[in-house]
Amino acid sequence: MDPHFALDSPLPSFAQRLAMMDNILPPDDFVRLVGEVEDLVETERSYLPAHKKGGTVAYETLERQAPNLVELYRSSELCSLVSDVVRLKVEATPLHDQSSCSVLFYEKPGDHIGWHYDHNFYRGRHFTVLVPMVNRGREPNGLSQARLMARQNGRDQIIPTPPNSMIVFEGARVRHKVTPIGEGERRVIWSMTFCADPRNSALQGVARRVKDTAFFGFRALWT
Ligand SMILES: O=C(O)CCC(=O)C(=O)O
Ligand SMILES: [Fe+2]
Repeated sequence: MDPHFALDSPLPSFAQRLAMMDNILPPDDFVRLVGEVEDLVETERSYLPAHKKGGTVAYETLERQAPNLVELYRSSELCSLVSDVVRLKVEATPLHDQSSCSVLFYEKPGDHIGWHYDHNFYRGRHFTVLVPMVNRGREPNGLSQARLMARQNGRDQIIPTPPNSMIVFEGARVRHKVTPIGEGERRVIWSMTFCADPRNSALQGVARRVKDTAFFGFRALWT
């Protein structure tokens, strides 16, 4: 598969450290990637029947089971697109960082993530890129009631997350949360990180591993 990101509108502003774009992949490529993600979630579920409160599929699993997703994460094309959006040359973060490329799924009523920043364990500025793969529910527009919200300067903003959109933000500087999903709804998010300088100090490395354990081992953010 050789998907191509296509911006169907001018490059959005990044003045507020947050940007959203629609229809980021050609529909056929997007459908194929969603298929890859759905198979993966099925596999994870059968191995981990205790997955009750939402969950994450880590980078290592993705490498084995969703190769197209990982290839796209590491593609120069995505890297240039994100660099253009944030007006800074960025690169994919290292393989051993579980946050680099992961899939988050919200599928039980109440699955949510509380207010948080995405910690930056690197020297350079650090950006989170989300591509909603599935977002289905009972809202009038067909989406789930789970909402990505960002708080800046005391103001809360709802960030729409329809499938095949892309949200780029500086997660270490923009506080954000996801409100609980409703009964019978489903939301699956492909989450990635990029960094202007992905070197880190030994101390930052330790801090990162602690964070990975919290998020992926015990799912501390899923309260
Ligand atoms: O599910 C979302 O919309 C946000 C997930 C999130 O906070 C993250 O990936 O850092
Ligand atoms: Fe986050």
